[in-house]
Amino acid sequence: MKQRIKQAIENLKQLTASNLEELEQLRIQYLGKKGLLNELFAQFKNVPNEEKKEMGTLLNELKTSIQTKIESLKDSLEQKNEQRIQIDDLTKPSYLQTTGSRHPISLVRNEIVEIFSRIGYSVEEGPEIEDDWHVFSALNFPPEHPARDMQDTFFVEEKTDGNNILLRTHTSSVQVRTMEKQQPPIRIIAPGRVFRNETISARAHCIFHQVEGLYIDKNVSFVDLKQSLLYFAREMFGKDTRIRLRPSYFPFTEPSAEMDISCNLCNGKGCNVCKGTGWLEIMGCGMVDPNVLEASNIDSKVYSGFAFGMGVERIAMLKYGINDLRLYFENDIRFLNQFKSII
Ligand code: 2NM
Repeated sequence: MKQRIKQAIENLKQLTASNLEELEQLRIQYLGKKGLLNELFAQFKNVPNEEKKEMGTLLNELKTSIQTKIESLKDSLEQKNEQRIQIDDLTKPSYLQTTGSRHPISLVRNEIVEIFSRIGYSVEEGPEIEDDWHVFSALNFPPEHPARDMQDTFFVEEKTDGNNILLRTHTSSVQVRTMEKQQPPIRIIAPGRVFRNETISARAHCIFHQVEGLYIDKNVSFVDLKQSLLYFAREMFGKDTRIRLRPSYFPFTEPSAEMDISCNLCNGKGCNVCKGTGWLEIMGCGMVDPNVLEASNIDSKVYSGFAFGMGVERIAMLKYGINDLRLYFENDIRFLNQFKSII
């Protein structure tokens, strides 16, 4: 009997079952009413008393071995089954593709860059931390101009010579750097992030994005400015878009103007977006002041140019009907997901 038990434990190691029915047969063969285990336990009665202890231990060992073996065979069969279902079930719906999307500010920035690159403008970039010269002095801002005030500009470091370090309040500093290192013809746009000390609200933010443009050559006139910006307006807002220029003032341009486009929502009839006027203000522009050219060593008697600047957030608001500037910075997935199909 001892030999039979030892043999049975040994045999267990080789047991396999290729499906659940085979496994059930094995269970009956070992653990069933008329199975091996019951048969051996029945014979246990006849074992002499002095061998009972050893035989009992062996029998219990056999019992747990059988149970463990059957459990492990069952586990591996079930695992195999699950894998088969995963591969075989071709009707199973696939997982949702969760791709990202471009931010509306990037979309509009890229579109502006593309429109101007089609008429020969190249992109220039410059530092966000600037000095007074490139942001104010070289752009003909008088020493007492309010933009130089703490109220409007973030200062980084005060310098004894007055050339303070600050966060740029417009990307015109990039145009200055280009004029300093390059003689005309110059035809560039400068997209980038700018900083102004504003209280954050639906209409204002202390960080926003601009695209500014500059064109300098011999005989550049206001006619060139007007026709270039009309081209831009029609590419950006549709071919029936009209523009109008209103006199304005900037330190770096003379004459200066604000450009409006005909409201593309009401077609100029007047609605709540254009506040009944039929026009939407989208950028500032003008002929570069001779003082600005001279400050960067460009001869204002030989060359002339025009410049313009626009806020990317505002253009994106008009294009996509966004009514609160704060949405751009919150990165709420419900907002961002609405721009998924646009590249
Ligand atoms: C604007 C409006 C008008 C501008 C001027 C210059 C530079 F550097 F050439 F003087 N860059 N950008 C400019 C002109 C910017 O933004 C509303």
